[in-house]
Amino acid sequence: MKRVEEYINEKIKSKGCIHMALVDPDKCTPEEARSISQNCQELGSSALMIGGSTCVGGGPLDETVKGLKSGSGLPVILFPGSLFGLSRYADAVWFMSVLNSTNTYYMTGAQAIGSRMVKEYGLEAIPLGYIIISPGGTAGFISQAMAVPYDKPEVASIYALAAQYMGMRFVYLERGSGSDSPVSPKMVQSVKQTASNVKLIVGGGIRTKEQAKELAKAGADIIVTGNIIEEKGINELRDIIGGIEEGVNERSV
Ligand code: 1GP
Repeated sequence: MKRVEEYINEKIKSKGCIHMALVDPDKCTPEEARSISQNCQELGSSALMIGGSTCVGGGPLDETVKGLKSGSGLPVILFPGSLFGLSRYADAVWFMSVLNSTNTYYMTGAQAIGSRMVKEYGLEAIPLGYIIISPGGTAGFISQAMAVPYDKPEVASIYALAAQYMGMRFVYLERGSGSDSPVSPKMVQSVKQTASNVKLIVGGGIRTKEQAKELAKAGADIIVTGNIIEEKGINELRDIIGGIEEGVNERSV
């Protein structure tokens, strides 16, 4: 196991549940990235993610990654929506497969094409099963997913268990960036019970302290927020991270 994954696992072990901030490279200048990075470290985020379904990539992505790197010592993990989402300046990449896509390109095709670039760039690849939960947002549309219905935790759970059996070490329940609400705590609980060996990431539509708290309490290992920084500013993160801590404290062991 390599450096970033080990760091993530240690953080989860010590904190119970951690926060990662997602930056959309198309909406963020390198200077803004630097200041987000600084603030996230101060507020207690554990890592920075960068990516988006429609990411332009190239020079602008590289510069934003460099901005993030210059602002703090937090690891920067690529969250690529396509091959354009790769940058040699990041520390690691979520090497993700959309498990419920209807198109093999998003399960193994893009991954095969991108694999050599990941190697060439020296990026640490962290295997991730990406599961789109309805409505799924842009990520669900672009990846041609057959989204898991919101009220079917048992369906999300079997996809997560399949990911575990295929050797993936992380699973991401994605409600879609900017979604009205996050996935349900019931779904998180069910996935954790069924696929207990994978680390569970939850993202999409998390905007309040209470939501973060309930998801952490239900057993999420990593909570990702993106839009909230653009919508409300960095200070909202204080609440989200506080909510995560409260949720962990209220877990029934
Ligand atoms: C998107 O899950 C992430 O992939 C974050 O979603 O922007 O709604 O926080 P938000």
